Formats: sequence, C-alpha cells, structure tokens
Amino acid sequence: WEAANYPAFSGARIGSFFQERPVLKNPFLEDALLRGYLRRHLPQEAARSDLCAFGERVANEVDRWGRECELTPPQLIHFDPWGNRVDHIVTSPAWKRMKDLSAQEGLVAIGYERPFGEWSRVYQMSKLYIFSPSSGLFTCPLAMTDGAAKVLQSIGVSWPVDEAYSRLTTRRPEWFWTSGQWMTERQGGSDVASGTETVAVPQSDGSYKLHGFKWFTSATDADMTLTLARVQDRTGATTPGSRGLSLFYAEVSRDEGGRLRGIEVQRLKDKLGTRQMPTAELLLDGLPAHRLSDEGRGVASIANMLTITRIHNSISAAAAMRRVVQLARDYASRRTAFGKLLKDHPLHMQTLARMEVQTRGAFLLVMDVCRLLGREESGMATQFDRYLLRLLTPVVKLYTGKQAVAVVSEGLESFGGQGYIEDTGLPGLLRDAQVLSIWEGTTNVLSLDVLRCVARSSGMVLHAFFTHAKSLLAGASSVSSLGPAVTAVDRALSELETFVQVAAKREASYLELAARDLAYSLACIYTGALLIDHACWKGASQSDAYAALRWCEQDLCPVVSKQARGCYDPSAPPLDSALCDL
Ligand code: UCC
Ligand code: FAD
Repeated sequence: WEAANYPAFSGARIGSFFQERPVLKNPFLEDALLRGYLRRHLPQEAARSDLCAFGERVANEVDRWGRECELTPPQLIHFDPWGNRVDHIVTSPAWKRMKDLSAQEGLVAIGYERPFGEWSRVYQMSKLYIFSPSSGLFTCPLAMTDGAAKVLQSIGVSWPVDEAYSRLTTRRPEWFWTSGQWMTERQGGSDVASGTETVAVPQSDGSYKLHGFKWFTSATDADMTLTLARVQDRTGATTPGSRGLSLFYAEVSRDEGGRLRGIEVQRLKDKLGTRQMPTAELLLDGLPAHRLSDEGRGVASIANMLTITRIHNSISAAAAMRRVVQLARDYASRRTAFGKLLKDHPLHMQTLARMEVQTRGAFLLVMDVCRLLGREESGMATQFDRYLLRLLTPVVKLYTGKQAVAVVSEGLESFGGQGYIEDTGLPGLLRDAQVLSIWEGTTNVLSLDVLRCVARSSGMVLHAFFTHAKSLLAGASSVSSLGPAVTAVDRALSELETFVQVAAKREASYLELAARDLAYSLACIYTGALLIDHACWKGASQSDAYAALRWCEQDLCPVVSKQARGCYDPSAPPLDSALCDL
C-alpha cells in the first residue's frame, strides 16, 4: 500500500531532485579583473593565449589531479620488507604529474627566462594564480624552488650550485628539481636566531656535514634544500644568535644501499590541511652540505628566498579567494531557495559582492608586488621601487593570508550545508587557506618585520609608500564617481602620516603594540589606491569603480582608530595579559 502511494520515496527510490554541482570553468576566462589587468599591463597575445590554454587545461584536467593528491596523501615507509631502513616518502601519481606539468609549463622557469622583460613575474604569477587551487598544493614546492633559484642566482651560479640552478629553472621534466627550505627547528620557527641548534662540521675538502633536527620540512620529496646551521670551530664551539647562522646547500640523495645520505625521516606531520603534500621531521645526521653564505650571514642570505616564497604565498591566498568566489557565483545560478535562484536574492548577492571586493583588492595588491619584483630583476627598479618591494612583501603576505581565511570561510557558507561536506572538495580550500598566515612568517612576526624595515631605512620605505600611494590617486581627479573613495584614501594617508610622526617619538614598546594595525593600515590604504588607479584606466568597467568605492568604505587606517582608543598605551599590555588570565 505504501509503495503505491509514495512511489518516489520507496525502496531504492530516494526522490527525484538532485542539486546541480558548481562547475569549474576556465579560471582565466572567468576572471574579468585578471584579464583586464593583463590587457592594461601585458597586452601581448602570446601571454594571453598561453594563459587561456592553461586555464582550459586546469579546468579540464589538472583540477582532477589536485583532487587525487588530496585523496591519496603521501605516506612514509620507514623500512623495506627485509628490515632495512629506507625512509621512502611515497607520493601519489598525480603529485608526480604535477611536477612534470610544472616544468613543462615553466611555472618556475618563466621567472628566469623573462620572456616579457619587467612584466615576466606578473606573467609567471598569473599562471600560478590560475593553477594554485587545482595544484594539489604543488605550488608549495614551486614556491621554495623559485626561492632557492633566486638565492643561487643572487649568490652566483657557479660550482657547487650551477647544476642545481639549471635543474630548478628548467622546462625539461626529467631534469627538473624541486627544493626544500629547512629553517624551523623545535625551539623556533619565527625566532630562527635562537631556535637553530643544527651545527655544521667542517670537512677537510671544504665541505661540511650537518647535524641537527629540522622540525618542519615541507614537500620533503625535494631533490635539494637550502638550510641554516652554525659552523663549529676547531674546539667544537659555535656562535649563538643570528650572527652564528650560515646558509647551506644540500642535495637529498641515497647511497648504494638505498638509504638517505645523512638524513633520517622521523615522521610525517599529521596536519589540518596541506595534506596533499608531505611535511616531515628530519634528523640531519651528517648531511653533506656546502656553505653558500659568509659565516654569520645566513639569515640575510636566505632573505631572497623569503621574499619569493612570501609572494607565492600571497598569490595562493588571492587565488583561493578567487576560486571560491567563482564556484559560489556558478552555484548561485544553479541553486534555488524560497522560490528563486540564489542569484536573485539581493542579500546573497551582497555577500558575494563583498567577497569579490576583497578578492579584487588582494589580487591588485599582490600583482603590484609582482610588478615591483619584475622591475627589480630586470634592472628597471628605482631605489623607490626597491623600498616599496621591501615594505610591501611582508604587508601583502600577512594581509592576504588573513583575507583568504575569511573569504574562503564565507565562501563555504554560500554553498549551505554542502560547503561542509568533504567530498565536494570545498572544505579542503578552507583547511589549506589556514596555513597561509602561519608558515613563511606569522602575522605578528611579519608586522614586526615591517617595523624593522622602516627603521633600517630611516623611514625611506614609508616615504616611498606615501609618495607612490598619492601618485596612484592622481588620475582620479577627473572621475567624479570615484570622489568618495579618493577622499577616503586621501584622509587615511594624512592620518597615517600624522600617526607615523607622532609614533616615531614614542618608546619602542608603543610601536611594537601598533605593528599589526600599522601593517593592516598600509595594506588597506595601498589597496584602495590601487583599486582607484585601476578604475581610472581607460579600459576599466563600472564594476571596477564600484569595487574601489566599496573597498574604501571600510576603516582604511585601523592604527589611528585603535590609537585613539588607547590600545597602544603603556596601560594596555597588563590589561591584555590580565584579560587572558596570564
Ligand atoms: O615556512 C616555511 C616553508 C613553508 C612551505 C613553503 C610555502 C610557500 C608558499 C606556498 C604557497 C602555497 S620556511 C620557514 C619560514 N620562516 C620564516 O619565515 C621565519 C619567520 N621569521 C622571520 O622572518 C624573522 O623576522 C627572522 C628570522 C628573519 C629574524 O631573524 P633575525 O636574524 O633576528 O633578523 P634580523 O636581524 O632582522 O635580520 C638579519 C639580516 C638583516 O640584514 P643585515 O644584517 O644586512 O642588516 C636583515 O635586513 O637579514 C635581513 N633580513 C631581510 N632582508 C631579515 N629579513 C629580511 C627580509 N624579509 N627581507 C630582506
Ligand atoms: P612561534 O614562533 O612559536 O609562534 C607562536 C605565536 O607567537 C604566533 O602567533 C606568533 O605570531 C607569535 N609570536 C612569535 N613571536 C612573536 C613576537 N615577537 N611578537 C608577537 N607575537 C609573536 N618551516 C620550515 O622551515 N620549512 C618548512 O618547509 C615548513 N613547512 C611548514 C608546513 C606547515 C604545514 C606548517 C604549519 C609549518 C611549516 N613550517 C616550515 C614552519 C613554519 O614556518 C613555522 O611554524 C612558523 O614560521 C611559525 O613558527 P613557530 O611554529 O615556531 O611559532
């Protein structure tokens, strides 16, 4: 009787409605801002057609591999069946395909081939931006590989690193190497100077053997690494602190018995996200290495790597936001609630529009840093550009890392309950976003880096910032619709200038407390200026102007509003501590 009355819900029948899934379309063609930005700055057809073809490949082929990487996480095999120690990190076939693809597509090589002169980094990073959310986190080893190539290039491409440089920057898959970046030890990832215990024992041939324990090493299937250690003198003593750290190059190789030379893989980390990629703890037990820096210049010498990996991190952050917005937009045209499609609910569209504004801001900020990097590398940079690059690199990394978590989290909600379901692939986006503000320097540590670079340049980096931000507003005088945005950025700039003058006379602890808000202010103001500048371009759309207006409605200078509330006064730290029961 029941089956006859409810035929749609009986036995194997579970109802006839099945929600259409969001569809990933060509991420290049779907991204109006990316295409507009490139039309404006890099109009060469060769770049456009390569990015378009790559976007097609990402949507139709690579995205599946990325999912495969997530579903087939790496495993560590300590022993072979006969009890021999082998320490094999087994990765998925898809992860290996990503490596070959990365070489073929020139995802590192482009930065060194420089096919478009000063715009080559923008081209390379545009490609990585399209690739990143589908890459199964292969963008992580690519970031470190690019960073290592940059360090080797800056130190000089000669023995013992000439072959490594050629391998890191090749397009030939069989020749391509990836690099690790082993800086973090158990005692410290931020405070590398106090945390590094690894010692380098000099050998008679001028090389070294490293002994120590590296607590986090990502993409540990790498072929080589750059790492820090303290050189031991004849008595076995080392110099403490940053002045005792030197930079080393080591290859990851195996002996005739198949054992890793001088390395034991202790275990793989069990991580919230980035599960596609192995992150290992390593015992360095006599790892053969070559010193690349002068003794005691390790941190300064690896700084080039930090610059590159922090820019890659920011690209991945902007790309994660863009991906979730693209999927949410597609879903809004497929999902019906309360009798109409989500796209016809104004409140839902307001939510998506806010995500879009954040994404656009992040994109323009990181692309501007890529522009500056390209200028520096092609010999076009002024001293001004170099100051801006130094200042904006930590700023873009710390700001976009936070934006990514917020936007991707909001993005998941736009799929309702489905956003929380593992095999949609959506939750992984959020898990992977969470790391972006932790590795390569946490938000606070990078905020303090901003303060240090301001102090070390005697304020010149801020002078470059103010001058350039103001120049970005120049074209807006004739575009009346942008008036409120220009006024907001102008006001924020003067408030920030006043803050800097006043704060410079305050004690160091005052500035330290203001560091994070100062970094956020720099990011918000500069991004506002970039959005305005882009909206004034002759090819800009109405949406470009609208995005600028919306961005500039937020508090662009939180360091001033928080200062007014006494957040940095000497009375604040004890109250903060008491509030946290510490
Ligand atoms: O997390 C890691 C890998 C994750 C996987 C890869 C992901 C890539 C993105 C993928 C996207 C999907 S590797 C570990 C990363 N670790 C960090 O980022 C460390 C964070 N801590 C800091 O950044 C600290 O500020 C330290 C370690 C740099 C502080 O060390 P010191 O020795 O106390 O620093 P000083 O005294 O500030 O700097 C020493 C020298 C100075 O040069 P001189 O001696 O000539 O005055 C500084 O100017 O180094 C220079 N320096 C820099 N130069 C320091 N930082 C920089 C910089 N950022 N740029 C240029
Ligand atoms: P801590 O320094 O202990 O920081 C703890 C908290 O204190 C943070 O909130 C921080 O902001 C805050 N803090 C620290 N100092 C200050 C200060 N002076 N003022 C105010 N606040 C402060 N490292 C590598 O070298 N190679 C890798 O390949 C690598 N891969 C990683 C992969 C993953 C998935 C993760 C999660 C980490 C990886 N790391 C790697 C390590 C990473 O770089 C460090 O974890 C990171 O730099 C933070 O260092 P920490 O863990 O020692 O944190």
